[in-house]
Amino acid sequence: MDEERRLTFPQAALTGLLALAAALGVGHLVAGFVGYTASPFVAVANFVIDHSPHAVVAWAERTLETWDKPILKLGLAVVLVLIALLAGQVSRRKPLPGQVIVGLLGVAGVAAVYVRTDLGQVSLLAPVAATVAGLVVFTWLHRFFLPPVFFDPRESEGPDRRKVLITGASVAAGAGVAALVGEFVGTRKNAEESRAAVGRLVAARTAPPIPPDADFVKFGTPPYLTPSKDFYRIDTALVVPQVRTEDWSLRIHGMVDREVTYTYDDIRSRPLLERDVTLCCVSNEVGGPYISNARWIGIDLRDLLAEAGVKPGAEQLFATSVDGWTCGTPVGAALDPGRGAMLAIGMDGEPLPIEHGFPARIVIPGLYGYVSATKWVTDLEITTWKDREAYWLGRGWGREGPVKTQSRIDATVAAGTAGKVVVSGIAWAQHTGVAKVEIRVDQGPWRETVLSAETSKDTWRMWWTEVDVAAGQHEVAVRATDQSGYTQTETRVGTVPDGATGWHTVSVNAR
Ligand SMILES: Nc1nc2c(c(=O)[nH]1)N[C@H]1C(S)=C(S)[C@@H](COP(=O)(O)O)O[C@H]1N2
Ligand SMILES: [Mo]
Repeated sequence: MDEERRLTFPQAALTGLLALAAALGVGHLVAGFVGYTASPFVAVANFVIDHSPHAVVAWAERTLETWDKPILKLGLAVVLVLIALLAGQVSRRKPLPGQVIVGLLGVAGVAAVYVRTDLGQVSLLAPVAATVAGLVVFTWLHRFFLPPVFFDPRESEGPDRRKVLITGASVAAGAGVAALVGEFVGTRKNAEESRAAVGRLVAARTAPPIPPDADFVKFGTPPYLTPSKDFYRIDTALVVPQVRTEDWSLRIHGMVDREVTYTYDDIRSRPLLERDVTLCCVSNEVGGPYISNARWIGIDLRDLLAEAGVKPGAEQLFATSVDGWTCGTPVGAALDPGRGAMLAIGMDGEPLPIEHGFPARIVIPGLYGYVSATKWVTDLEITTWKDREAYWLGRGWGREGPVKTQSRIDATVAAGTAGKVVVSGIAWAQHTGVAKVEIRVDQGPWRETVLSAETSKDTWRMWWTEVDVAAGQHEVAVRATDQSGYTQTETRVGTVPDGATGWHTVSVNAR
């Protein structure tokens, strides 16, 4: 064998890159038919998110905002390109080392699809097809650049430039077309049409009208009801699950007298009720943005649980989303008539926005979202704590997640007169109720602020006050006291494992 025969650097690079393109293109194509999230690229990206700490997911959502997922995809693409280049370079003499790398990538894709609970066995076809395509293209290109000598001695120098260009462009174009077809077929089953077909939702039991002093927007607080486009969003979904009402169902099983399954129409045709509930995230730092308030429309979750009949000894309501995310709630909180746990299908008169859980989600007042608010919910299992472990539990977060009483400063506005500063913000203690909010300037005495009207114990309250201070820089701190008599502790703790504490403090400049 001629020791000098080896691929040039660009030939090796092209072999690796085109094999990668073919694998991803074919994988995406097949995924279009067997389940969009089975696309090896999407599945591996999802796997990365699923194995990132909650704080990282929340941090990424906060700092990168809606760019977090595109940036993750870009990062993954860069890593894959580097691996493809490596596969080419280690195979400059013989194809085997590169074939092994392509095969290992394929195994990673198969594994990432295999662990998804929302995909059936057939979805494994996507990563398997991708692996086969990658191996075939890699092997074939290697041979193309380095034909075995006994084939045709005149060609043992390798193919000419024109042939290389045509071959490379054809493989790249084929991969691109395959990916596009997969994208088109896979995302065509869009939920937006289904959502539009639902129309406005009207409650039989409406929430009380909002009193005029439910917020102090004029002093800089958020509006009492958060417009759904501004409602904070936290989830692990790389691709927002697209579930059409006709494909949705909710199964209740486990420690029940009889297993029950509901369709969307079963839920929608019941008398609907409305409830104002403020939702917040355990990953909210002191002063953070992950809190919003909506008028939810749906039904009492306990009615459905009563129809199934919860058996004695049940501890946990274990909810699963269509994308496989899971959540555990104490069964008592879901059954408590005074708690008002809901299966919600709408927000502010409209069907749920798709990113907030269309067609249906859980909302339970007084508990952080990660232990209560399953979006795209499709399965409720009544079980014990020992038998099922929810998504964030295995990642260091607390089992029970009661919302901690908190307050936030939203605005400090120097008023017309020298020294006068208007300070305003929000406070929350869902299911307990806010009793008072006080602020303190520098180390001065605490003074009570004006509170907005209370619409329910499950919603946030707004507050405002005016302080008179000397010109210059001051520190303003806020603390809330809830209706159980508890006043927020000054002790600062971080969000892990069960929510941050401490007083929100900001600097003010008075004229
Ligand atoms: N399916 C699913 N539901 C989910 C989550 C998720 O990652 N996946 N995140 C939960 C968390 S941590 C919070 S705080 C709330 C946020 O709900 P929102 O995005 O509608 O504000 O949803 C909860 N429901
Ligand atoms: Mo959360």
